[in-house]
Amino acid sequence: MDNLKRCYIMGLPNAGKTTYLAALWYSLNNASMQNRIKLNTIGNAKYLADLSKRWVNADQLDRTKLGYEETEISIDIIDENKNIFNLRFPDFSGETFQNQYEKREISDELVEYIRSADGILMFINVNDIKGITFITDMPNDSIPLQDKAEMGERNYPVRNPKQDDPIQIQVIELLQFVKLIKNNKVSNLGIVLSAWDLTKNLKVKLTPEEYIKKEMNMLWQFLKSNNIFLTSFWGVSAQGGELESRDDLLNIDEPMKRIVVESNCGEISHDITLPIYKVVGGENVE
Ligand SMILES: Nc1nc2c(ncn2[C@@H]2O[C@H](COP(=O)(O)OP(=O)(O)OP(=O)(O)O)[C@@H](O)[C@H]2O)c(=O)[nH]1
Ligand SMILES: [Mg+2]
Repeated sequence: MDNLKRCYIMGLPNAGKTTYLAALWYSLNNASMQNRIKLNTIGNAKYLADLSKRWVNADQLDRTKLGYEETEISIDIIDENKNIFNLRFPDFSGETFQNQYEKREISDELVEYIRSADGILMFINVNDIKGITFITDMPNDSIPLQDKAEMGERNYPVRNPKQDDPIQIQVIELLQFVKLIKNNKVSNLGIVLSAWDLTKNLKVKLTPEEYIKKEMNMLWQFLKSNNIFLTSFWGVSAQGGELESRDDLLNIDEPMKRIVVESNCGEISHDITLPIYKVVGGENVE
């Protein structure tokens, strides 16, 4: 393993990116429990320390705003084999990605992040995945523009791509950017289903990949048919549960035990470093 690894974190607004970083920082600084990778030194510590303090208190984190993004986050970590490597990953606002989707434009800075990334984590909040509805079952005023046009109706509402387009379509488009920028080179991708705790009451237990297959079938097919992506699937609860149950979260003696990371083969742990370790080239992680 060379000693500079870059992990690029992507995800639409509300995808769970910042919460993940807050939990990661806490985990790396309090590695009393067994993590696959451990902290060596950390850059931009204040931003992460502030986030992590609020995470420990189970306070709502602020949305990351355009223009206030922290792009210089750098953590030196050491793995089980004593490889020390420097991880860089920016905390971008979800709006950055959504603007990229809507305008089909990307800044030189983001192109460089993608080109140089050893691994990419794409966050999707399970709470934001909307079920599939047939057009015939939809209320009239929610039928998208082009469908109404096809039905010959006038005065239809104007489509707002950020709000109206399904999340999986937006995610696929963002991955198409990656594919193009990477020039179809094989790339490590981790799909992180955040707020995974919200799935625990499902009647039928699904693995993270089965969940994507069922709820975001087009994205699943895209990943299966584009084998340039070496994809791993993760269910991650970085917050540990809903903030409405804050007291339950605070009652857990060690905050790291709130974290749940489920790999695709059903392995469950509190080790939030696993998805990063996997996508930047770590071995023996499913
Ligand atoms: N139930 C539950 N909710 C979570 C979890 N992680 C994050 N959330 C919620 O998801 C929402 C979005 O989390 P953020 O981490 O701010 O998402 P983000 O991707 O940084 O969003 P932007 O900054 O807007 O791009 C917040 O309301 C969190 O409380 C989790 O593990 N469980
Ligand atoms: Mg954020």
